[in-house]
Amino acid sequence: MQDLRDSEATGAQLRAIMPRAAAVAQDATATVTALFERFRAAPLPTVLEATEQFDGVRLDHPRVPEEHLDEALANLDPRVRQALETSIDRVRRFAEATRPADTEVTMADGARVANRWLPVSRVGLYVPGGLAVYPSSLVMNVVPAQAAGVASIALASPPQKAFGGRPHPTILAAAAMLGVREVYAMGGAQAVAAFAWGLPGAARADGTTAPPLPAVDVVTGPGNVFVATAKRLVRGRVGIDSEAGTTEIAILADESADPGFVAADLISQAEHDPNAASVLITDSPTLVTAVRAALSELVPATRHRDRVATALGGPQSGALLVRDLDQGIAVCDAYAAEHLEIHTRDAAGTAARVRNAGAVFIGPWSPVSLGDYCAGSNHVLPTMGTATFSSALNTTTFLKAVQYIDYGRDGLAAVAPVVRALADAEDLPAHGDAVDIRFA
Ligand code: HSO
Ligand code: ZN
Repeated sequence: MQDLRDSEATGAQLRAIMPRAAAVAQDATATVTALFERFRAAPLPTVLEATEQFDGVRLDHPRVPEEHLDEALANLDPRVRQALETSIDRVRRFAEATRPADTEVTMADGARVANRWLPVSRVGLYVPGGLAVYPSSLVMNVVPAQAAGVASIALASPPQKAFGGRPHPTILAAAAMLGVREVYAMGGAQAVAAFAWGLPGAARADGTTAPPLPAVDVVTGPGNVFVATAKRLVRGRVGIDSEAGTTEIAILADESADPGFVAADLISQAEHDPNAASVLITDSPTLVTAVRAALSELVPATRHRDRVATALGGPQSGALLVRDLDQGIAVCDAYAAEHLEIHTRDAAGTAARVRNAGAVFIGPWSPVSLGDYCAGSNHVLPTMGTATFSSALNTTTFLKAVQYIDYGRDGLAAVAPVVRALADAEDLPAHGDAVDIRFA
């Protein structure tokens, strides 16, 4: 426990003394750059070789035949299917409602400027494989893209040896539920390269033909250090979402909090990864003791107890004791958690005062795991303090704004002297001439 009650630290000083994991564990830039060079020279062979090397699977082309999607959906556990339907429905309702509206402003008579949000044409969404199977993350990426109006959506997920070299069947089934038919069994940096530059088609061993993969405009989705590095390196050529790192939960609580709820929620995110961060911020030493007691009961009983214990015991996790709620809020703002839960007497009032968090979960009945699956909000959120300047994945991740300038003769005439004056001031007289010639 860190006692901040007598600390005068604010802002950046506070940030520096808070628990947080060391930034980058591994620099994958050299490895990914080399793979990209090989890819540029021979795209398809490079993807197939990397797939064999890293996933232990030999393919003739990564495109998953569509009948495998339908088959996976037909075999999906009905309980999971129903749950996915609820999740999709809620995430879609919220995503559609938060799509920004177009704007038009009349500056003067015959002088209009408009802003229109248009979807990018094509996106590539990455869904990690391996130990983690996250159909929920597929929902969180696909649905906002659909709500934005993106016409062409491609999915990539690593092939699984245990499933005949296809992505995990739940991933395939979720894609089918969402109407996404273009799915590729590929992972790692090679998947990001294929999205960024495209991939040719190929004849398959069974006599059919796999069509080419056209390059996309935006790549999103979480992944390991190679995927994250690959996304960073193709940024500029394509758009990417923010780098979502290892999950974090901060809980701001006073003595009214239920220690069992608090402990369960700290454990829920620690379950993701031994590097996950679980932080309790409170003005109540009694609560710290009670949460500790609850943890020592719940941790040994939870399925992923080793991972959870490592995460809770790591330097990125712990309890912070503050003198009052005001200091607690300052600490939350400095930390800028991916997920912030508020368990205080006036939770909504406290929540309204926090400025930095990826998502804020208000009161004892809004746990993070609700948001992970079916609150309606998105679970792809900024980590590592980047919530100070970036946002949850949302429709604008897949939208771009085009501005329209629509002036008539009178509208232009009224500001012709403004153009003239500024053009002369910048010594760009042809700019002024382009306006004046119309009235000469
Ligand atoms: N809490 C994770 C998302 C997730 N949880 C997926 C369960 N499945 C990062 O926000
Ligand atoms: Zn989670």
